[in-house]
Amino acid sequence: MKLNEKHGAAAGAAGRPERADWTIDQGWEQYSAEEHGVWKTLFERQCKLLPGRACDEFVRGMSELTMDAHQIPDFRRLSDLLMKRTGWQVVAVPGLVPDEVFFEHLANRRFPAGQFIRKPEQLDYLEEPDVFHDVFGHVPMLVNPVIADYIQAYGVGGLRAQQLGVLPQLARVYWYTVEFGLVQQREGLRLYGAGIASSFTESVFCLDDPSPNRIGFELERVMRTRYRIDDFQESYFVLDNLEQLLELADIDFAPLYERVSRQSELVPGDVLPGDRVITRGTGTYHRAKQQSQER
Ligand code: HBI
Ligand code: FE
Repeated sequence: MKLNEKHGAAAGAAGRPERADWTIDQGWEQYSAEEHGVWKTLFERQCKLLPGRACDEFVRGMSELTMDAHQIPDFRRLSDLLMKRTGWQVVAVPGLVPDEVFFEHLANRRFPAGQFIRKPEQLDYLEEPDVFHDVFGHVPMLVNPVIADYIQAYGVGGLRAQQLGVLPQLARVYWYTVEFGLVQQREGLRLYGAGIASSFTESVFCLDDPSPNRIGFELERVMRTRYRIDDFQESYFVLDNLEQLLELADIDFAPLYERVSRQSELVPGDVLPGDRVITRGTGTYHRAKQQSQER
């Protein structure tokens, strides 16, 4: 776990967290000038890129939070603001936490955000969610009541899916909505997923590149579709509007899991005859990548 040492260990020698819920103090006063500088670089880059790419709700959330370009936000202030809007808080964690810990937080309207920030040499890619991904990417959407309720429902659903042994299917819904979702708006296709909104390269790729498929969101279809964690997505799923997520929050997933488990899994690049295809991707990007790896 890439924990910034001066903030003290969250996990002891045996890898056990000090607190059962894995939270740590953000230790805001201890961020260095270099760390605030990484935030500033990332923040300014994304702010230039996102108008006209991020959905209206994301842009509105950003402006309501009045996040500072120059500094990593203080979670205490962020939580005060969010609490007034949608009853959410932001709590600090060292990085990825176990699934059930993650779900328990979400079910209680606490968003676990990575305390650390990536190094200057990792601006475009890192594996674990850091404060830029979690705060810049996720928190603006938590200002929106629909997303606020939907993410809480995912926490509740996650705990249940774990018991049913169908977590991979539910995780795909989260992945293709909260992390990598696109939405159709009046002016055109827009992004709302945090994994895209916090990525300089993918926020362009997902909308402008001819390579990926863009397919109308369909719940069962998405539950069957595996995803890539190490590269751009081969397919993005597009909502007609964000309110569609609320319908998802109300659905009884149990019969769905049952049906989905009897169908074959799909690989990320598959396009099916029944798909509502918005853009049929050329697949060029991932094909080229695969060929260079085979060489
Ligand atoms: N922990 N901090 C953190 N952030 C996540 O997004 C996260 C996690 N633990 C588990 C997890 N996500 C997922 O794999 C679940 O959504 C299935
Ligand atoms: Fe995330």
